[in-house]
Amino acid sequence: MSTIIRGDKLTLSHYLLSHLRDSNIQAELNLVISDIADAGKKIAHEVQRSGLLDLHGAAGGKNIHAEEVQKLDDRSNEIVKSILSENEQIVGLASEEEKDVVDVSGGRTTGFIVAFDPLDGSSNIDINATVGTIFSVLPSWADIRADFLQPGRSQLASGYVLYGSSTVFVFTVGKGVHEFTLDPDNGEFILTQENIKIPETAKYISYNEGNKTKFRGSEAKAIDKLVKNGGSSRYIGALVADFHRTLLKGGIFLYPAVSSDGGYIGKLRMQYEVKPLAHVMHEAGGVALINNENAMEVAPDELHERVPFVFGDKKIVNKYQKYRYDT
Ligand code: AHM
Ligand code: MG
Repeated sequence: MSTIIRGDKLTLSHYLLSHLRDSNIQAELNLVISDIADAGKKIAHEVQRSGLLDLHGAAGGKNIHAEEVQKLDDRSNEIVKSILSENEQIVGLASEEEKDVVDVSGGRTTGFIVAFDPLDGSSNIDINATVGTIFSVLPSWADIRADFLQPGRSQLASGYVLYGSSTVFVFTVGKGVHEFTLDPDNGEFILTQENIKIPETAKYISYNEGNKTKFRGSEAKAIDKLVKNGGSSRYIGALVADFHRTLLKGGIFLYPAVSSDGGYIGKLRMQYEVKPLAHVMHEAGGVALINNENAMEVAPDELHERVPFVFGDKKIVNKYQKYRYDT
């Protein structure tokens, strides 16, 4: 049951103190989550002023995924990197915008490693539509690069900051999913929804219709059946925003593999998008799949791996899976 506490004005820092009380890494994790929230505040500030600060448009290069980097992608990446690299609990960073892992251990062998998509939904930047920062926190013992390849279930914390009509911070440490809204008057994240659960009645079907002819036949057919059985279509084109709507309003999001050069490939990034959002979805009582597997159980083979991704409430995802295999 979701509780809305607005009058109480419970700040993120106060909430974290009691929320992490039973954890043996309470203080350390608290500092990491607080730093991510601080980076989110700074990025929100830039996103809101991007048109004024000449931060719209391309930065003039391509990232490791051969995508055009936007100025605000670069800026957000620098903000997250500079704040997290100062945090003594963190030994390594991996970013969608960085070719390789950034070692910030300063010789320390154990600590946290953080994977992040500094600004998801780049194509939304110039049109003032919603974008967000996604993060995943893992433990590391010695080999930073290898430790990033742990499956979703090993995550200690994950979530996102969404820059929409309000800036919201949503996170889980494996004890439910909680939402905080940035109060622009005092710069504090205030608890607005605790223990969010995805609604059980499906409402929206979300996928890029332009790709449908490139999906596997069974997947295109299953989507057609879902649509035929009722449901409205929604697609923002920024995963973090499509995710937030699905979390709060229910339904299913699909980015199946699309055919390319004779094979089928996924688009979404395992490390920076799929693993953390699967964790949040799972904690909210929903399901997240990579192909046919529970996304929390799949370990990435490499840092920048891309995979097909489907998530939503249990009922509609099961229905989709059934339709895929019905003859
Ligand atoms: P980005 O992290 O570079 O913005 O790319 C990922 C984005 C997702 O946010 C979104 O779900 C997807 O790409 C949209 O892709 P498409 O334009 O193919 O529908
Ligand atoms: Mg992204």
